[in-house]
Amino acid sequence: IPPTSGTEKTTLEKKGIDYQQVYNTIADMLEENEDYDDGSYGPVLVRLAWHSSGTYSAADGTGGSCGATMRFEPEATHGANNGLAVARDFLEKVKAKYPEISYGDLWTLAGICAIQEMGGPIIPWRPGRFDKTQEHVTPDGRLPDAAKDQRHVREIFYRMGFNDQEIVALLGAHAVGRCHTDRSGYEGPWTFAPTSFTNEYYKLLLDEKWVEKKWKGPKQYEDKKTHSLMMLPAEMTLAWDKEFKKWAQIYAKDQDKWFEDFSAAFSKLMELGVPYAADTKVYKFKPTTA
Ligand code: ZEM
Repeated sequence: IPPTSGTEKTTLEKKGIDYQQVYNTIADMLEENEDYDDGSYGPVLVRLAWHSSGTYSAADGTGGSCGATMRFEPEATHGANNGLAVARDFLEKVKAKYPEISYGDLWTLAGICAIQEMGGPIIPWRPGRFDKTQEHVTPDGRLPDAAKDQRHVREIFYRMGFNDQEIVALLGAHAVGRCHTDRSGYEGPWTFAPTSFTNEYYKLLLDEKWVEKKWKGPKQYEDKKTHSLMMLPAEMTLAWDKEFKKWAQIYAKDQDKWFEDFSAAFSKLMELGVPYAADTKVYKFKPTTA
């Protein structure tokens, strides 16, 4: 399948549909069901965008958001992807409205839309992903295991081509959303405002005292003060590993700096393995809340 040439318009653009329209459609749906989690589908859409991209391997160019192979049974049932059917089904309503958009473009655009609508930074986005077949599903185990340590975290993110600074910047996305016992086995949110995209995650990580939660579930940490927030073993390393901690401290102090670095790292994540022509148009979507 040939990559979309930069000068050639995508099918959607040819039909006169601007991607901002797709963005607005998703934005309008985010809070359509007040009974869902904390009232927004935003966080689970961010997780879908991340998991569809985070399968990338720089060594052989396999995986990544181009192809949207999580539509297929082997990848949909990889343990790390438990619960993401919620996000994929949600976006089927958007796909029905704009059938010409590829799933990879739709899922990544939705992740960026969710972040921006929850108050996060503007994240540049480019169309051009195309649907691939089941043969392009990558093996299980490419996404991080929350039970592991910094060696594992580095191994996983270095494989995608990220450095320590980018790893720490990306993890701040846990400002939004929560863990669900029926999806990952873990329980609870990371912050007190899990639908607001702020640098609160780093502040809590560094300022609160974290203790092991006493329960029958997998090992996780809770804040000693309120017992209502959580941290995964893998991300406690941001407070324990010297190089990681350096960046966590910078982002805890300076939200603008974090927004800038997060935007760059997330945009890079969304584009891993996507065969763009150099002159592909860059979109910067206008938040509907502005
Ligand atoms: Zn997460 N993440 N993640 N993550 N993640 C969960 C939920 C969410 C890890 C992880 O094990 C888990 C990144 C990195 C890492 C989001 C975004 C991003 C959950 C809970 C787990 C267990 C799933 C559930 O039960 O529903 C680990 C170990 C990571 C790296 C070391 C990166 C990078 C992200 C984006 C940039 C988001 C938004 C959620 C919340 C989903 C929701 O439904 O609320």
